[in-house]
Amino acid sequence: DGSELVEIQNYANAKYAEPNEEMFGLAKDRNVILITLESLQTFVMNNTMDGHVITPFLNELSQDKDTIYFPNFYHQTGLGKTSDSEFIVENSLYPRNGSAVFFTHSGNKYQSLSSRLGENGYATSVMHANNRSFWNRDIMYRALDIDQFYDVASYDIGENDAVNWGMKDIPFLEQSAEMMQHFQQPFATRMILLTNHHPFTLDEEDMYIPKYTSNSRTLNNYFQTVRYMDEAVKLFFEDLKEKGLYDNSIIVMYGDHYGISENHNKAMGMYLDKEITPYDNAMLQKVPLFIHIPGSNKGEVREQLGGQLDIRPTLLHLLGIESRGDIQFGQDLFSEDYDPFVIFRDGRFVTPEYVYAHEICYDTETGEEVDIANCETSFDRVSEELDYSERLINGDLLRFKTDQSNGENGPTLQDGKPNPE
Ligand code: GP9
Ligand code: MN
Repeated sequence: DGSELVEIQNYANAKYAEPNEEMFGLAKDRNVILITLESLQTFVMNNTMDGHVITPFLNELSQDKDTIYFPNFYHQTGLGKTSDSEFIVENSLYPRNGSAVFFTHSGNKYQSLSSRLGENGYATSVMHANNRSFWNRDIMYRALDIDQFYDVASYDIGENDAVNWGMKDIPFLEQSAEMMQHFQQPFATRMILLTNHHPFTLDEEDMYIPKYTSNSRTLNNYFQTVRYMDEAVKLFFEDLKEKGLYDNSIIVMYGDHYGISENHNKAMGMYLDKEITPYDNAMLQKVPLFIHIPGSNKGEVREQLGGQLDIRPTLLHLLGIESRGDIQFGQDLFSEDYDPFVIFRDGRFVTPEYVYAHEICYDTETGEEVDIANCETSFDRVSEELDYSERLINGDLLRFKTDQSNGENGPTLQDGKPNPE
């Protein structure tokens, strides 16, 4: 019944962070272009491999006067990988532990980012050059209220246009920009890249830098496909400008999950020139987040912690859309009340002081082991939040929530019971 929802709603209400006045509505009425940068981890940013810059365009973008760049931002995905990141961005909920929510709970009721945007006049879509039923996307996208899915059938894949898992990012983004010109505005589209995907294979002609040399073929290839993706994004920005789609858009880009797993610790240790500890493995879950608002002059490198669950409230508030009363576990990254505390799906967590990983508590700054008591004080909070998210999904509890939960009096339940605040 709905009573379980009340408790979770109260938790979400208590966690709600007021928007920052200066940022609220900054991108109002703009088109939204949300790009999933496949497998991109933060360790390649502003870094080199054997003297070669790995992400020249993204480095430049991270310093741009219109980009807010988050170097201490974490993915929160589980086994569902890309699809989990989609789930998180849409719902600001944790994906499921040990299974992919896109498969297990595609029949649920959700209050997704896309549905919120749809209510506010946006034409919503996803663009991804894979088969629509892959990862159960076609079914889940219906539950997420996404108007259009431009899947592989919408693209013209020429002879040299595919590698590895499918269509290369450069032609994908090029053709996507063309389609975008015909979208009803304002639109909100999520684009999912593919080339920088395990096992990171590439055609000779797309290798802008050489391979790394270590015992891990995966890591050796990774730098090259990251470099290729960087090029693809650069060309896409040029394209948006040429097509007149740039000035009136907000472009948000994030890494969906790690590309290099712990199985490659040895090679990673060689690259980073240190022995990889559970602390380092936790730090390696950082993925870049870029919030690019052309003409805004709000650019900064923002060191604060953050996680993927924060994207939904942050973006809604930038667009001038309230999210009070929504059941979300992330917070607006720009809020004065933002509470820096990132929980991974597997129970690891990061605070400005401590990192908890593999049952060890570390000092966040130094990576030194510290007394476990420092982390223990957060255990209840972590399990409570993960548990609420899990119960919400498993019980399909959002079906008890009414739509007008934004009101001043807080949310009400469908059966008419006012929600005690
Ligand atoms: C598949 C693509 C990759 O369509 O999104 O999925 P992943 O293996 O990264 O979860
Ligand atoms: Mn992925």
